[in-house]
Amino acid sequence: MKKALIVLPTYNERENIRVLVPQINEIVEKIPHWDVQILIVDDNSPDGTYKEAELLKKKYKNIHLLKGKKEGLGKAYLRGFEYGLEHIKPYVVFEMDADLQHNPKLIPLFLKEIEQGADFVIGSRYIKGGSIPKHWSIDRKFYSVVGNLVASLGFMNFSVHDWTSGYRAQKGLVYKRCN
Ligand SMILES: Nc1nc2c(ncn2[C@@H]2O[C@H](COP(=O)(O)OP(=O)(O)O)[C@@H](O)[C@H]2O)c(=O)[nH]1
Ligand SMILES: [Mg+2]
Repeated sequence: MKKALIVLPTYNERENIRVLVPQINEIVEKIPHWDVQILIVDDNSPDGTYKEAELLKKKYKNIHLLKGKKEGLGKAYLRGFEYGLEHIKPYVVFEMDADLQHNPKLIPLFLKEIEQGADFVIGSRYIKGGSIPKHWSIDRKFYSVVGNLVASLGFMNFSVHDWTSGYRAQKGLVYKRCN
């Protein structure tokens, strides 16, 4: 059975992980050919997110918790990836927000793409069927659209439609090759 790891960085997401983790587990139970593990990377959130994470760890067998000091989202992901690849050894690693912005129902679709040969899958807001939240302010929409345009021009690659999406999955090997 292949293993997937969902890295969930958290900063003040106590209430959200209480909802999100059971949602993820309900969905992944329906794909028993994948062993899906969840790594919560919490940077000592003042709301005590780690206490909720510890409760979840007792309730479910697939929860891991990594604590650290706050150095921003990028560093939290790097720490999570390094720890996960060394100790959990997944075939696929997911990046996913813990704030309920990313729909866990899409996890099986990401994994299906990987099964069909993809190395890297992006949950895109800018393809048919994709969308950005209606409540986003005009400047957030602007930065998202312009940021994508700059990245496409910078890399001269127009096949990737959403460079700034935080919802993605990649093979662990791809991550290792890039580091
Ligand atoms: N561990 C950790 N998580 C963070 C940090 N900053 C943001 N996050 C988490 O990273 C995810 C994405 O952050 P968010 O504020 O939703 O980013 P946005 O959706 O791009 O506005 C959320 O789950 C946050 O709780 C940080 O410094 N450390
Ligand atoms: Mg978010």
